[in-house]
Amino acid sequence: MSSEAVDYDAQVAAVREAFEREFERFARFQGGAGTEGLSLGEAETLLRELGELRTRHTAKKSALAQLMKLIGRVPAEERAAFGQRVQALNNEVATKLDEAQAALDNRIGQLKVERERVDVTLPGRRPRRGHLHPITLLRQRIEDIFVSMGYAVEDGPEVETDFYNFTALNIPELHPARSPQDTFYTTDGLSLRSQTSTVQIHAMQKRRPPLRVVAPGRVFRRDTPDATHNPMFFQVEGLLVDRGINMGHLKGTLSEFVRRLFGPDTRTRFRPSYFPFTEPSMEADYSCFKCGGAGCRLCKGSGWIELGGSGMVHPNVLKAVNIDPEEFSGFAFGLGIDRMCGLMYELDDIRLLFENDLRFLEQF
Ligand code: 2U9
Repeated sequence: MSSEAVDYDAQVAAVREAFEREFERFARFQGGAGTEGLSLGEAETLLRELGELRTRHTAKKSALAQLMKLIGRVPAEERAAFGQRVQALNNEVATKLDEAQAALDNRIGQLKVERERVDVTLPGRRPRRGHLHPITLLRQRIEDIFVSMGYAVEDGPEVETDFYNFTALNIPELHPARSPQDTFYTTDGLSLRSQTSTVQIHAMQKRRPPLRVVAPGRVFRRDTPDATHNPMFFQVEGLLVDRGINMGHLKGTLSEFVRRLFGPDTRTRFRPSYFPFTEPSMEADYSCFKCGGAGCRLCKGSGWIELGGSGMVHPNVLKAVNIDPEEFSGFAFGLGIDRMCGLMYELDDIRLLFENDLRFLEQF
């Protein structure tokens, strides 16, 4: 045996030894055993480390690959024997790595199946049922009453032009009557509607009288929020235009509305008032639904609760939409849903309605 052949053997032995040393911690996984106690995380880490070990010991620049390249340069008489030994080592390394990898893959597969197993015999979870917001509940009750009296429910845009929000409602530019309706303005001359009367103006332009419309919706005012104010709130406005309509029709309609909402014994009273869009104008009160009019904390001892404002549609409003006030007359009214909701549910603070706190909302 030449001294060079001894070197070749030693080189093969050194490469084997280096591999064995590093592979030792994976040796127990050969043959599929030894993975029983491993958690999913441990098995995945070991698999990753085994992959790194495979790269270090079998990739192009590994010691084993160098040995393979060396075969062609070994003297012819020793080449066959050396080649066999290197090939045997190559096979041995590949088999060991494959077996350990298969065992870890197997364990990972088992654990994943276990983790994702569904017990189809378990009872299902009951889905949480949602419910309507208290303002929506009250709005629907109000709508139902007016629909039963022949009114159509109309919807319209929340962003409006100056004409629909003010001018058509007999509130001219720079007139002080704009200040209680002050709202939020965009830079290009639009504003958030401060009452849903805008919807009724659209309705009168679309359809000619006779006409009965209620417009529920969100409106905006430049108000500082407190327990009884919010810069955004909901209201319902109603409008009826026909031939020969007078205050009697208005009083009858509002009286019937509160009787249907609060019960047949509910009484009404009317007080003169002023609004730019109605003339004459009045405010309506109804007898307290809690004490029946005797006086309690809810009605502040008076026995009456404010419903809202109303009146005969101002001739200028009819003219703004080309309806002849000599031929047609109409009445209109407006009421705040949030305020009514706050009273009916005895809320200390109407801001609770918009905080989206489920502990509050789930009580309705
Ligand atoms: C048209 C013409 C006139 C609707 C009216 C009121 C009086 C009123 C307030 C009640 C509480 C608003 O939500 S609130 O703050 N509304 O006092 N609203 S008369 O008058 C109209 C509507 C449409 C075409």
